[in-house]
Amino acid sequence: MMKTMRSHSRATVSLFVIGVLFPVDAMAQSISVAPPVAELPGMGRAIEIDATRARRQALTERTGQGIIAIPAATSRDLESEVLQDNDFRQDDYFFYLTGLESPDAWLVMAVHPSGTVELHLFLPERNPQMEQWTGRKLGPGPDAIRLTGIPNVHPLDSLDRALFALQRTVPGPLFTPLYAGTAENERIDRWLQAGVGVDVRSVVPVLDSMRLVKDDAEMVRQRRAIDITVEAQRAAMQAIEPGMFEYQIEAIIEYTFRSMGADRVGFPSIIGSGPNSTTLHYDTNRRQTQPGDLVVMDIGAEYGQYSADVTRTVPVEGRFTDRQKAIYRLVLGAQQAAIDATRPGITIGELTRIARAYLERNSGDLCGASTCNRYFIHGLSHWLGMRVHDVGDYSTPLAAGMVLTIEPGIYIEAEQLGIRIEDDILVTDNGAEILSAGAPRSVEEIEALMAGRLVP
Ligand SMILES: [Mn+2]
Repeated sequence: MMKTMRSHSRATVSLFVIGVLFPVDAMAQSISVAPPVAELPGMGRAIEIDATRARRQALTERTGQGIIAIPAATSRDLESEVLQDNDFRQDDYFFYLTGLESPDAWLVMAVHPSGTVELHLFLPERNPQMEQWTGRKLGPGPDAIRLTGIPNVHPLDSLDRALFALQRTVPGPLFTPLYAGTAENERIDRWLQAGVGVDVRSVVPVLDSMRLVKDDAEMVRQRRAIDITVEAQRAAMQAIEPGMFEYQIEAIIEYTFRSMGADRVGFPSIIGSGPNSTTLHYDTNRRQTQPGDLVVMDIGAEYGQYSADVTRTVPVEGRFTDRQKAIYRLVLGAQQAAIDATRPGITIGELTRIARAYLERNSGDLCGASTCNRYFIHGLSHWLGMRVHDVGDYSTPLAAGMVLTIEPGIYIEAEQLGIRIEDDILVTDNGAEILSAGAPRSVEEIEALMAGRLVP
């Protein structure tokens, strides 16, 4: 902490004196341990240079010869876009391959016939007048090289020229994400009209399959997002009482997110009480809770570009009724059956059949003539990562390093009774780890925490 403060103040001084953004002691560090980008105000977190390099290498090994062009997200303008939530969020593919939070940048990788890979990063030139309004940006120059580990950094306005030059020496397809109808895509269209990359292919399927398996650096961020979300669940459980408005519960949750360093919500917080507990994506959060209500809290903090997604359902009075308890334990049993079956090789489809079979076998007469399975009206699982419903093919058999949610639910509208239990699960070499295990999950644990008794 002390060191960061000192470096920051010295960097500010040197900016004016010698035009260098970082003090000499930081410059002397090895290139593989870049100082946090946070040294530049508003610029984000440290880039994991070794991890991003390994991802780029894995990508070029899979595409083979050709040129790969990945755009950053474009900057947003508060005044013309009039956005209520105007903070910049980097494009996931660009972030995955660079760790960089700069807007309007491009990453270009050229895989030569020899196998040699050329790396180029294009950044907008800094604009001191604009920076007074929108904050300091990372411009082309030695700092960008040091912070990203990418050896060639150029001004953005040389991108088209550089690409035409590369195209003459690197035969093969142009791999790019191909976002329809975007400014980035217009740029690609211009390249095509100019004869660049006649064979254009989407790089999305390759990147999506890579993103399914998280590396160590990703898991640090993923775990942090989940840990923060677990704390928010616990804070909400300790605060809830009848008469609270849903938005007050939401406020406790999102206060916890931000006070623990989350960047934003991974998705709008769902706080559904009473009748709203049976609305799957209810996020209006304006109702006043009543005695006897259940409250479904489906929430996820985003930290370092990774989102959590954890749901707990609690009785607003701190004690479940017998009926609520019986349904709750049925949902929990179905979830546990799926978690117990989670291991490399199994598919989400098979886990879903296991959870549904559990409901079929164990419903008794809880749901009348039919089993409670008919009230489980959504999917069991989704991939989790940079997007809350993350990219990747849902038929892919699980492998170690994948992260998914397991979230059965039963929704009986006539009784205003909705129960969903959702945890974030890491597939390990021989099973699964419940990453969100810190959020009380059993009837007994929830009631104990809500009664003010300590639950580890
Ligand atoms: Mn979910």
